[in-house]
Amino acid sequence: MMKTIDLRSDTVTLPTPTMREAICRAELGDDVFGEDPTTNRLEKLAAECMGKEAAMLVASGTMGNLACLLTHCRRGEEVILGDQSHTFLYEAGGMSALGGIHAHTVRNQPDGTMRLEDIEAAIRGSDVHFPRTRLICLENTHNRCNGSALTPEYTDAVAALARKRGVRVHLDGARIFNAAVALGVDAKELVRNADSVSFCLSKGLSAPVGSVICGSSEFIAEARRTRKVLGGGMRQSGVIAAPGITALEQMVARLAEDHANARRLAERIAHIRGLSADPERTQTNIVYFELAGKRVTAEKLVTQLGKRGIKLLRVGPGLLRAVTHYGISADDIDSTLAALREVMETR
Ligand code: TLP
Repeated sequence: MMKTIDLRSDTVTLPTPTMREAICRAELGDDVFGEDPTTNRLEKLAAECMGKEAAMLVASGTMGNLACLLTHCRRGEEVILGDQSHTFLYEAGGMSALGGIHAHTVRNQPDGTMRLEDIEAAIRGSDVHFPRTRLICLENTHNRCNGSALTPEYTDAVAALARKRGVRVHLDGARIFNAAVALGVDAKELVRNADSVSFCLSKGLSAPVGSVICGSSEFIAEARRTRKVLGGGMRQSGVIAAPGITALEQMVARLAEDHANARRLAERIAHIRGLSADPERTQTNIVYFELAGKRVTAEKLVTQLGKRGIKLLRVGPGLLRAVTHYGISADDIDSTLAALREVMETR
């Protein structure tokens, strides 16, 4: 049987054998009563990992960001966020659909940052004509910006500006551990001045379901109410929390392997005629690459690779994405490169 090499996303990872065992053994209770011991243990561990007072398990990254935004902002208030951010592009406009929150976008630089002067210019003054700016959102790693990692110093600088202007900071850290591993810092350092952070268990860390939001005890207490409103209060959620604990305890250090595979893929794609990639900007596990000429379309490339058991994501005209993760080996990268060469060289 042909092996499938699925590079569409790190969300396709399957739970490890240890995770499956943890699910079977998990001690359970009703989490809406605060009585699921495994969920409580995950939340304590997650808060410690992020250096925050408290944490709460949610169903997904989208729910984590939405619960945080709805907790920070009232209707008619404004959030400043990158024009390439996941929350702006890919979360179905939840903040406006459910919270009446006004999105104010600022241009993302290729490294995933927004210029401090652009953020400052976007923060509203006090005037009855304007919505009130309540929150700035950052994303680390930045999905659409090549999976780039924001440094602790950058996040601190945004937070200092926010504090000066009475605005809060939320960080979408869906892949925060990829950033920590790439920069060689503790994840805590990356979020030390953010008021809230959400991170995913179900992406590079391979857990089957779940994300966690972290912040002050007061913020998380309020966010529990928001999660209930969203229908996200779960009962024996220990079945989700148990593999989440395994993810945090066992799956962080190995992310370096995914980064090495991504780098290798980008470096070699850059040498295939008709394709262009930027290995210098491939810091973590996400590789974007472009079709240089018109001879092969992105659709055709995806179809042809699909026939060889390799799955990629087309994210725009002539733009493709490959994400490395648990289950993708260096050999899989070589097979992918061989298939790419074959398709690009066949007329
Ligand atoms: N990203 C997914 C897709 O939605 C594009 C992916 O395959 O990359 N923040 C960031 C930065 C994300 O990349 C994602 C998922 C989310 C939030 C949302 O997480 P989920 O899918 O758990 O709701």
